[in-house]
Amino acid sequence: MRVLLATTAFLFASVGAALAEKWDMPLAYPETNFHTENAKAFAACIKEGTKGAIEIVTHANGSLFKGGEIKRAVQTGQAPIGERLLSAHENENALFGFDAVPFLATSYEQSDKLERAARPYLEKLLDKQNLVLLYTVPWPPQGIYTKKPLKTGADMKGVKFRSYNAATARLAELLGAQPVQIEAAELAQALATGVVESFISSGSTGYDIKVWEHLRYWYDTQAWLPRNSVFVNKAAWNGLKPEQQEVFKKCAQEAQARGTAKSKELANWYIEQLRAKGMVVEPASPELAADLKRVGEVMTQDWLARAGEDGKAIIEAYRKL
Ligand code: PCA
Repeated sequence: MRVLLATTAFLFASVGAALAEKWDMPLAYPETNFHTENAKAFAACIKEGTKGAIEIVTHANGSLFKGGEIKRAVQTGQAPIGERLLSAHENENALFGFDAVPFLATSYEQSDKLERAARPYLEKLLDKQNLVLLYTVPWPPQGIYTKKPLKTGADMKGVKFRSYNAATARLAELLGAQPVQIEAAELAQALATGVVESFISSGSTGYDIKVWEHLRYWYDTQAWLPRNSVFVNKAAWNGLKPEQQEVFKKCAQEAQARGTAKSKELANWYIEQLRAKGMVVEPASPELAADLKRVGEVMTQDWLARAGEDGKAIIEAYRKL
């Protein structure tokens, strides 16, 4: 019996060494989206760096957990790692919305600076929620998709508008539109059935969902560059060996640089694709720009009031960079 036990233990030990630990990684956006492709490259980096000990398995398009459920799933350990648009969780803490304050950071360079300023605060906040922040990557600048020409803010009155976070819902309200929160994975369906007829997003998401099948205009308002963030459950993180944690940190740094470069590189390409499919792509008219600026100021003041001292400190640090 003793011999048998010893043999079994040995077998387990050798099988254990050969078997990779599988980490499911829920993602909210489509398989071919650049964030998803970046996450797959990150997974490959982890596999290589840990010599196959940890294998991250990506699940795109909300297939494992829907976008709105991903953060909670990682907090509670139902998934060890995940990617989420954190500004959709501004209801938990205003700081999560730092990257969706209108016209605060409208270029990639500004977006990077804002992220550097916000990062320590974001890390601290996530740490309190049982999460370890790994990397964040911006979406291309946000513009407004519509069915009909949009000349002034008043043209948005009564329009059924898809929102993806509190800021986009607030923007719609202030313009007199009717916001409905819908994940990107359900957006094409919502447009097809007429649940919504307008939304604000990047050329990337418009391209992903073949927006030209439903809408004709995109106004390049350059409102902000929201970010997707990748984070790990703290217990899963603490279960990693120190050298594995170093691999994660290195791969995360590379993923942030690679994803940001890709976003920048593709931003204009997406817009060209929208045009090639027959869409009208224009900058905001001076009237629309002025209306959006006014709304943006209201939203900025409101965010500053809710984000308190930390929010102010982020903006101050950002201005100094
Ligand atoms: N695409 C995502 C968020 C921002 C973007 O460009 C979406 O529309 O859901």
